[in-house]
Amino acid sequence: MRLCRRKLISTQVTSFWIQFATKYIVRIFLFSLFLIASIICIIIISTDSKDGTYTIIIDVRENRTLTTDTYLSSHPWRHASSEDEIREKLGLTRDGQLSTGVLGICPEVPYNLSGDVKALSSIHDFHTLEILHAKMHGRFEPKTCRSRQKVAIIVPYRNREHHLLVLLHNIIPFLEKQLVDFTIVVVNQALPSTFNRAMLFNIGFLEASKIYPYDCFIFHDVDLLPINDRNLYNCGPYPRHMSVAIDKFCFRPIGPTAFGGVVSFSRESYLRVNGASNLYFGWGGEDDDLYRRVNGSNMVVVTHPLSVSRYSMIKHDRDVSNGINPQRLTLLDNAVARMSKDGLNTIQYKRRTLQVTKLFLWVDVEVDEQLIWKTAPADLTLSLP
Ligand code: UDH
Ligand code: MN
Repeated sequence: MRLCRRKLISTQVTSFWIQFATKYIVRIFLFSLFLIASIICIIIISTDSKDGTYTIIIDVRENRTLTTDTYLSSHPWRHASSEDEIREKLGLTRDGQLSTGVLGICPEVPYNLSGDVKALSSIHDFHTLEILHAKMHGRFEPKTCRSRQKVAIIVPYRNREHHLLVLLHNIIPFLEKQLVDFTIVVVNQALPSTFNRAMLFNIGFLEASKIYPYDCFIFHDVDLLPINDRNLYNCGPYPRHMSVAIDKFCFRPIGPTAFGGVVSFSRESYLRVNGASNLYFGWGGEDDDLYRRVNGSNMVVVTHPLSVSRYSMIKHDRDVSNGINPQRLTLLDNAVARMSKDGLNTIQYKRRTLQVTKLFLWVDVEVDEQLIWKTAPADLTLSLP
């Protein structure tokens, strides 16, 4: 009896497990599949394994002493402050290049490009950068051929020295490889006015144009590093949004009308939109305004494929003097109507310094926010600050 009962119990236990297994096996299998798929997704998003490239969001916050002022005040070229002297340092004349020679024109797409490249996160001081990038003489031009365009890279700037050092270290060899004839123009907005990114675009455009009538202007955030060398730093007939795929946003476009980060304009197209608006003080809206100006001038914004328009953004917090602009939406409402009376033709600023170093042209400006508002178009339906 006892034996029988034991056998019965053991048969019952076995059949319980068989029932359990058959009932839940499908669920367990599906759950495991889901778990594996999730893990794979997380790995793909965080490493972006495309072409084996491993990109990271670079963080360069560290306690270094700032050296921009020392670099600028001790630079051997500091006495070259007139436009003529600067032009000479850059190896330019008003309408061409000092060095003559009979070089053939560079290929439209250089032959040696490789696609994805790694962003370099190392920080070198300005003097080391001059040594590492010894071909820079305020400007760079390829030695083997004549570039099709002269390009000004305009960087709106305030107090981001570490970002500037990293950008320079990345972008100089990147553009050398692309055979770009380029000058980097850092436009520094002096304190205490609220930061005005778009106005610095206009100032960069105007000040660079006093030196030379550059063909192409690339407005470039200081914290964005290009990571695909097929993203050509040149200008076509239409303005181009160059930074569509940023690692911070998992390389996905942030919207169909996004126009921030890095954008390119030919001289003609920037003049056609009367530059950017001067009225956006603080963070946000100025890029959308510029997008509307482009559409309002019978042009379109073009983009290259996502696989090419790739950038890594240096990690940062919001800047104290660049809080969210509470007027951005009101301003956006009449962006196109305002275009002809707010921009390159109405800008007011005080240039404090214009200086060239081996690495960049430095334009230091003072912006009087009250004055800008006093002279803003009278029909603006804004409550002035
Ligand atoms: N910029 C400066 N100094 C400033 C403010 C802005 O140089 O004080 C320039 C710089 O070129 C920068 C660009 O303006 O890349 C755009 O400003 P941003 O980098 O602050 O704008 P972004 O949209 O940042 O990248 C939004 C705030 C992010 C907060 C993140 C909190 N985790
Ligand atoms: Mn940024």
